[in-house]
Amino acid sequence: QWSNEPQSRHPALLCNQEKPFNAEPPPAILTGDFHTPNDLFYVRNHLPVPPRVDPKEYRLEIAKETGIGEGVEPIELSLEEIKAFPVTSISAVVQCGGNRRHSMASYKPVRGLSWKGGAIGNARWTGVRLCDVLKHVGVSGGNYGGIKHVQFEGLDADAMGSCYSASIPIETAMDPNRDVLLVFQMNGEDIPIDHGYPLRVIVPGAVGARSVKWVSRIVLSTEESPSIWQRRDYKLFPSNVDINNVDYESSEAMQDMPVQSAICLPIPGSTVDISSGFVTLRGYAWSGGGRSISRVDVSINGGKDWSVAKLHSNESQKPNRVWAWSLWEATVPVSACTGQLDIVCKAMDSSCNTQPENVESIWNFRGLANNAWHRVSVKTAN
Ligand code: MTE
Ligand code: MO
Repeated sequence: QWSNEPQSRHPALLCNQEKPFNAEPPPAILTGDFHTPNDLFYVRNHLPVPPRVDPKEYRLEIAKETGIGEGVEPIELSLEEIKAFPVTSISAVVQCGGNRRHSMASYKPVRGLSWKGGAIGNARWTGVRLCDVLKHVGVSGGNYGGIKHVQFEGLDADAMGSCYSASIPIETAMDPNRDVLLVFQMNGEDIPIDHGYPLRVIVPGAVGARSVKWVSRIVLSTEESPSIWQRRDYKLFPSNVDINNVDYESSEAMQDMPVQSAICLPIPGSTVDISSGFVTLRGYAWSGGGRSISRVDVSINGGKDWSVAKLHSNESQKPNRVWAWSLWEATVPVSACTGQLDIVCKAMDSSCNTQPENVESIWNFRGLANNAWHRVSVKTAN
């Protein structure tokens, strides 16, 4: 069952769980590159890595529920046939719904892997548009022939044979401006095994769970994916709801993610040299749904005073299709007598959405979508 795991993984990855493999890079690494290196990109596997497929044998099956999608022909596509559609590249973030779960637990315990701030990465993804492929099989018309959801199934399966699966609304799939891709390259290389070789879905702006890796089957349906990852996990509830009283149907499956930012440097608990009279802070900011980051504010005294960080946009992004993150940097004056810095960051996106001050107001028992102000405390040395 575990015989298909990659032979080696980057030693700098901080392992959250060995089987299935879940690991994140130390946050400091994330600020180094606009495009997160493949071998340092966080890995979130719910199941064993599936047997490696021969790219020549690989087939993507597109199926539909009976009675819908008139004119749609179920089809099997080889990798070569997929690559014959117009190829495009976009820079996009993939962020796990559980990123920063660790600090949500500071209020009340949560269920799930204790991700710090590294369950996010930004890569250059190369592939073909899902909307082109779906149009090719005959999906069209105002109501898409009654198709409501596009389900993606991965090759990874549990001991009972049920595979990882998730879905997105047909409108998202068919909207060319949403840039949903079937991806075969990550940062200019064949997509690594851990990230979905030979083909994965990328749903920019959405929670990572929808970007199904090792995709082998697409089902056009009136229903969302029946998987637990669509119907149970990756849903948000108020703080009085827990595993014992949850009504999963009362909340929608997460799709687009909220505005997020985090401090990557300095490292929590470290001692920073302030002999220059300044301290330099670095981190990332990103928002879901294609919204851009309009501002990142930072504080070194716990939120009493704020300065505006400088955003690095290494690449121009199209309006309302801002899928990549903004790395930011701020050099803040600091007085010599300060013994400790309580660093805080918060971002605002192009819809004026802001991050909540505390986890209390957004706490949910699965610890999802934690985008509270990020705080890091350090000591100072002159
Ligand atoms: N796809 C498959 N087939 N199996 C999985 O376990 N995990 C999902 C998503 N796609 C998953 C998957 C989740 S929850 C996330 S956050 C992203 O993949 C992680 O992508 P990465 O491992 O490439 O960073
Ligand atoms: Mo995730």
